[in-house]
Amino acid sequence: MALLNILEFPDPRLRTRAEAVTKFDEELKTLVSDMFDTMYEAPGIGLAATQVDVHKRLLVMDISEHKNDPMVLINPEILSSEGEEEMDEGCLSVPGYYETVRRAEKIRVRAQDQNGEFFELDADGLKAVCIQHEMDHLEGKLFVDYISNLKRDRIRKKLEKQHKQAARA
Ligand code: GNR
Ligand code: NI
Repeated sequence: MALLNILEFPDPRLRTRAEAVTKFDEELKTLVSDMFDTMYEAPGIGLAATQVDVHKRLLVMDISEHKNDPMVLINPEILSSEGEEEMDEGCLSVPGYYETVRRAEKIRVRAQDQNGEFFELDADGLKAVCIQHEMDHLEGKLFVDYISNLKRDRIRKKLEKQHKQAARA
């Protein structure tokens, strides 16, 4: 069990575009395992490597009620999407804030598993939202980028203040 530190907005490292995973080795499996530990402990329903300052294209998720449906997507790509849906989103990198975001309702995704095998999956509802949210992280994008500058600035200032207080404590 190993917990990784989660970067928080407005940390500039969250703006990094992640690079493709090319080595499907033990180091990758350890990272995936540590990301699950970190996500479940937080707790969250998804975590992108970007959030733990590893700039590789992988994400972990578990949207199940009983936290018994772990999913790993490596080098994910959206093959097709349809419809639109709005959902209230939160983010472990923007703790304490929730805003409505509009995204595709249904997506078809191609990704690799921990052994490098390709697979495809269809997602809708929360699963589709979560995959799109995590894939944004891999592009250096955050859900607060979809809200007004005014709201985003307010959130940034409050988090900056919290970070300063935490550093002094
Ligand atoms: O735990 C999380 N919950 C969540 C709720 C609605 C939409 C997206 C998410 S993802 C978030 C965890 C996280 O920050 N992943 O990057
Ligand atoms: Ni997030």
